[in-house]
Amino acid sequence: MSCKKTATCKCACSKTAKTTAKKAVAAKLPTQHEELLAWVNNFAKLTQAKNVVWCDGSKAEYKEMCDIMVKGGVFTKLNAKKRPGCYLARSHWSDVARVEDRTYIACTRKEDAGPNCNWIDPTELRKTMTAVYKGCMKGRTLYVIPFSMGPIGSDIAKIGVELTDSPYVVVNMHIMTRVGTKVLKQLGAKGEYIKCLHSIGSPLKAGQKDSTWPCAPIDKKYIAHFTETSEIWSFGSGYGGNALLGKKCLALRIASYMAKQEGWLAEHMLILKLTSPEGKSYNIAAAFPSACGKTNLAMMEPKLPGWKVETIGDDIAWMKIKEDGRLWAINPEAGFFGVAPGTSMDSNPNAMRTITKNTIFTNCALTDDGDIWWEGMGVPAPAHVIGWKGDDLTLKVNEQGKKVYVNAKGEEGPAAHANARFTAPATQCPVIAANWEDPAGVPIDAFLFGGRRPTVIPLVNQAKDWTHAVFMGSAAGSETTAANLSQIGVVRRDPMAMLPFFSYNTADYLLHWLTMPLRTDANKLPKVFFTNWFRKDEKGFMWNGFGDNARVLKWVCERIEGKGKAKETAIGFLPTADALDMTGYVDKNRDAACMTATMEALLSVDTEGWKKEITAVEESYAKFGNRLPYALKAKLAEISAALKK
Ligand code: O2Y
Ligand code: MN
Repeated sequence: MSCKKTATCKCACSKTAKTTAKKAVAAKLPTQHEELLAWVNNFAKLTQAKNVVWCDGSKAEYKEMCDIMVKGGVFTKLNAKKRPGCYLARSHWSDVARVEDRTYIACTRKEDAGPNCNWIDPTELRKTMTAVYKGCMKGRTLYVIPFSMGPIGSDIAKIGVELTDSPYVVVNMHIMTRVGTKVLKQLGAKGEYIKCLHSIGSPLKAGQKDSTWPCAPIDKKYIAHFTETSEIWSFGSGYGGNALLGKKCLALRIASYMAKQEGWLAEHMLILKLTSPEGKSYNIAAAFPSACGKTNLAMMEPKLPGWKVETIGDDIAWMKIKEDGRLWAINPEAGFFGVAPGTSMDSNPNAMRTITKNTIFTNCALTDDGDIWWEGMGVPAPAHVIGWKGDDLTLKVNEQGKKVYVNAKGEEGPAAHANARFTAPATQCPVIAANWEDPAGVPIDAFLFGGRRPTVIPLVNQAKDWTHAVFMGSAAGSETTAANLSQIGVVRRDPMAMLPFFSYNTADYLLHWLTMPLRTDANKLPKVFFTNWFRKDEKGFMWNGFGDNARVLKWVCERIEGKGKAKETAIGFLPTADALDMTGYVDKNRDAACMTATMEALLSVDTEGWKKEITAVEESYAKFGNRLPYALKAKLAEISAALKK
């Protein structure tokens, strides 16, 4: 970390990039990239930052930033015996998640953004946001974070530079991306990078005491993407996807726009490596909507003896067709920003092992012995904790006989926020694949799409061809579990699990997917499957999920090999009754007869349900009008006709 207060701040007021670069040499700034220096200086000038610090990405810098935050009350250092190198942060109660209605796509023509993007006029937005950025870093340090999404030097990786006034962002970016001088070196004096502006939007007056989570009110927050110029402008939030701009903003929204222009794919997909008892490995990428267990699947402990899952990524995949005609994928990230509540030794033992050290926890509860706790952690609730809002909470039994936390005012509430997070280095995952950072990536053998569908959708279904695969992805979604009763049972369509991350018209995005067989041999593309771990009946979930999902993955591998027993149906290839390896499968609520009936229901076509499903998909297509690729309409008609036979 180098504070270039005098040199850089003077440069901020200088006239030309050339002068800036000369000053860079004089001041030993870590880059001679004239355009980058000029951009940093202009932003420092606009925001009136107190000083500018170029992040070098070192361990010492990370430690120094953590110490500053501990001193300022932003971080609580956790018990070094229980959680060495770990910290807890508590956000402002209003700044706890991605803000979809304040997330914008700014491109010239509204119709290019389409029905799933929150379009805004780029000229207007530049004006509005320049005004809010003016003076927004008074009293604060501007950190320059050069970062690489993907292994440095990979032909699939991209470089970004985030300018931020949040030390919390700096340390999280250290974990989630590859940060620092090595990135500037790769960038050189003329390299291309994605410009990411971020401010928490809370300037400090002289002598004003800072809060532990400064941020702007909701109506002043902007998470903006200028797709045509590959820029991200974020203001007012310090949380997760709103502020760690490499993740959702760059690696999904900006990257998927670039991918369309350049002929590759940037997807909301985990990547796992599955190895059979015979030692044959398969790489599988899977797109599930948020909160469908992507991190759990990526780190799964298979319940089938001899099978092994290793993690390559848990959230995002960047994929390019290479010379061999296959689709190669990298995980652009370097860490996990996982949801804490519900993570336990039962649901995800490898995540629990990953977060034993060097992890930042946000909005979890603090125990009296300096450890963290959350609902669904699988350990007993402590009698007393400090909750995510910073209140003393005590465990009581309420009138319904349920154990709950209450604060000093007697108000009930969860100890950890439902979107509490852990930020942990991927290298700490005990099942991280040895080749997870291979700059070449890994060749993808299969895609899975999925969602949370309590009815109709079978456990697993293989697409008949590529158009069918895109159709399946376009129809993905989850049934809402909203507290609003009128909404329960409604499927929120989430094409390819990209709904919150589209940066251009979804119809054009689907067309982009449909063009993949034009770029390579269709049989070299991954085989595609739709999975549903969430079917329910009167007994509850019909499938155990978690480690038992390995049984489905085994069948997927068999299908890749051209083996695996399947029956052709109107909706795709379904496993025959004896196709899944069910050795040792136990559902304690179902006896043998019940299991047979359950598996029969999970692996058959509910024709009447599917007819309704097809109508619902057709309705979901209506918003794309004539822009919807004809191939998808034709596929829908084909399946509809087959269901009537
Ligand atoms: O709430 C946030 O800011 C994070 S959202 C997130 C984080 C990690 C992985 N996936 C997601 C998501 O919403 O898909
Ligand atoms: Mn995600």
